[in-house]
Amino acid sequence: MKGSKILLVAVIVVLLAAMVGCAAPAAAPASDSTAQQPAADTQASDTQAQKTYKDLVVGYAQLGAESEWRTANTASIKETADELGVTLKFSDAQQKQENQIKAIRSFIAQGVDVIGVPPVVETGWETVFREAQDAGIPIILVDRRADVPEDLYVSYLGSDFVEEGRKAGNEMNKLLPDGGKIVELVGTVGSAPANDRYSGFRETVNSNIEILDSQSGDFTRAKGKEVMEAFLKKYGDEIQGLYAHNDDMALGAIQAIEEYGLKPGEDIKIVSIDAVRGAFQAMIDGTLNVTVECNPLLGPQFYDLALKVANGEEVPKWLPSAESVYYPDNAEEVLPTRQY
Ligand code: GYE
Repeated sequence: MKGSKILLVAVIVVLLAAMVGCAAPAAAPASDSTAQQPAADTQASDTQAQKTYKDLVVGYAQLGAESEWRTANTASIKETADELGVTLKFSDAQQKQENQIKAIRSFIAQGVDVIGVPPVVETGWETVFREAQDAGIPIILVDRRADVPEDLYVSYLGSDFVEEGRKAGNEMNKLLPDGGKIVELVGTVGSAPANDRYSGFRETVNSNIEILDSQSGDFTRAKGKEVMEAFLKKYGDEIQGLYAHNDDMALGAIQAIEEYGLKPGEDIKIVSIDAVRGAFQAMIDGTLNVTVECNPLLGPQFYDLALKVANGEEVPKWLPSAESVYYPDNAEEVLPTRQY
């Protein structure tokens, strides 16, 4: 009895050894030197397990094309994929969460390696992110955060929107040193940048600056103009300042202010966020006072993260982008250097 057990174990050990022996050399280079074989085998199977950019398939559920910022962001995601040889599946949700969810489900069905998503609003992502997790597909939040448990995404790559709001508040204080009345153009309702730029601004803006009204312009130029027209109709030249959550809305508002017969940048001081080329032009024209930078060129960092994630490497939970503030005095010099 004892003897046959020992024999059985011995047979299993031999079989296992044979199986390991068969699997390993598949990719190993032929070599006469048996002494070097194990090292070469390990190296070969390591490289086999590691994906490169050329093997990487990424789904990107873009949220829309609402602003100059977004156009630059899309270009960065697409152009970087081309440069690196990454296979990119890209979709545009036209600012609708249901379309982003559909896109994520389709990427899951296609079995991509990693999914990137800038959530149009913060809430409502748990179910679909869980579906991705169940399918073993990691989610990277790009540009905007989602309000979900931390285990449902591997990393968030994007800006500190609260800090951008704080910077905007400080700039408004400098522009209205004796206080004054201002209006606010808020971004897309329920989006992380709108929520955070709203609260960050209130952390730093002086108490002698009264916010007369605060309405959403959905981050678009057309809506920014429309809402500013309504503000002007209601408050007229009581308005001394405008805080816009992005440059596009500020540019729309500038048009509305000019049509109303006031001077944007002088009668109404304007602070906005993004630092797109259009904002630099407006600063050169004297119609915009300050723009706080928000960097859309996230392509290179995104694919670097995606590859690491696909290879099972540890990545930071938040990768913040470095950003600054720009003024009219050197806008002419800086404009040609801007990539977006
Ligand atoms: O500021 C705005 C865009 O999510 C940071 O979205 C982004 C914002 C950006 O529409 O212009």
